[in-house]
Order: sequence, then C-alpha cells, then structure tokens
Amino acid sequence: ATLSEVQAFRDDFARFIMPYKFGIDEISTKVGILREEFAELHDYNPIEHISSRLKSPESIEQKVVRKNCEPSFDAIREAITDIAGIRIVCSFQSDVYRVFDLLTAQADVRVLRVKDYIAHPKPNGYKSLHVIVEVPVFLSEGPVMVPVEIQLRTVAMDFWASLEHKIYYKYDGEVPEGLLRDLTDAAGTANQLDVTMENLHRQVRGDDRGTVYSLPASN
Ligand code: 0O2
Repeated sequence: ATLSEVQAFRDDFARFIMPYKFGIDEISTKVGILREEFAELHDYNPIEHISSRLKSPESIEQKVVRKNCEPSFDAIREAITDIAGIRIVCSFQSDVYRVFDLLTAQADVRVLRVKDYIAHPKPNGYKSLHVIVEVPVFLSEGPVMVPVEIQLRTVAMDFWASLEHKIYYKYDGEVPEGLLRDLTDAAGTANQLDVTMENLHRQVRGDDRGTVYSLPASN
C-alpha cells in the first residue's frame, strides 16, 4: 500500500469508530442521570460503578475472523455489536433488573437483543445480564443509530468475572481442570453471597416480601 492509502484507511477507521464513542457517551449520560436521580429522590444508589470501553482494533480483528465476517466496515458494523461496551455494576440482583428496566424503557433506546446469563448462567458459572441496544447519535450530517452492549451484573458477579477473565487469559483459554472446578465452585459462593446480601438489604429497607432462598431471574 502507498502512504496515502494507509492514511486514507486510518481516516476511514477513525470515522468508523467515532459514532461508537458517542454511543457510549449517550448511554453513560443516561446511566449517570438515573444514578443521580435515585440518590436524590430515594436516598439510595442502585449503581456501584460504571465502566466503558471501545473494542480494540485487535479484538475487532479477532472477532471478524471468529465470525467469518467480511473485512469491510459495512459488514463489521452489521456483524459486531459490542464495539461500544458499557458495564454497570449494581449492589443487588434486584437492582440489576431495575436498572435494565429503566434503561430499556426509554423512548430513544431500542433493544436489539437480550442475553440473560443470570437466569441462565454459562456452564463455567458466568452470570451477567447482557443487552444490545441501539441509540441515536446526532452527527453533523444527520442521526445514526449506534449499537451499544450493556452488561449489568452485581458486585459479586463482577468480582468472579474479573478473576475468571484473568485466569482465562493467563492460560490462553486452556485452564487446568482443577482450576475450572474451583472457579465454578467460586461462582456458586458468589451467588450465595448475592442471596444473603439481597435478604439483608430487604430486611434493612423493611421490605416485607420475605426471605429469598434463591434469586429469581426477575424481581
Ligand atoms: P471483552 O474484552 O469483554 O470485549 P456475540 O457478540 O453475541 O455474537 P459473544 O461475544 O460471545 O457473541 O457475546 P456474549 O456471550 O454476550 O459475551 C461477550 C462478552 O461477555 C465478553 O466479551 C465478556 O466481556 C463477557 N463474557 C462472556 N462470557 C464470559 C465468561 O465466561 N467469563 C467472563 N469473564 N466474561 C464473559 P469479549 O468479547 O470476550 O471480550
């Protein structure tokens, strides 16, 4: 390739990725508003922390290969919906579904797909509520709809997932059998902690719905 071709590609990539950053900004603002309003009106904060990331070019490349997607910006836009990602970590599982409901009910948020790994954990024990939404971003030449992947989970689920992610990368996906077993056990312990914390939370708030012994998918 010539230098000008490389520069043109770099410019095209910058134009391709920019709306995803704005998509993250839009959702972050929505989550920030919910969080502030809750703290103000209900004297309670359902959101522990929020993080966001733009998928790296290397990670996009890997997914293009994995999904056998044509290496064009149009095809990538269509096939890869987690280029913009936001993670919302809540104290309690009930808050995960509450924040999910509040976000997805907004008029300019279009839900494309939901994967409920809380109701249906992965075999390794991974739990999280994933939703791909589309939000409008208003650029100078008009609005574009941008997909954003929102991952919602509790602090306990997040603690487990961070460690599992590190171990998975450390062993390059080939995690020894014993460690895998221990990780799955730890996911069970994290789930027990969620149940206990939810019960304590209900007692403290004077919720009369009674003790929960296992957490339903939605409450
Ligand atoms: P990173 O670094 O987080 O970006 P799809 O896009 O639906 O066609 P995909 O990507 O398998 O297929 O979607 P899915 O199942 O919704 O999961 C994608 C993301 O969820 C992952 O992103 C992780 O962030 C998280 N995740 C899914 N399964 C696990 C798991 O077993 N352990 C941990 N720790 N995280 C998980 P990426 O793309 O892997 O990477």
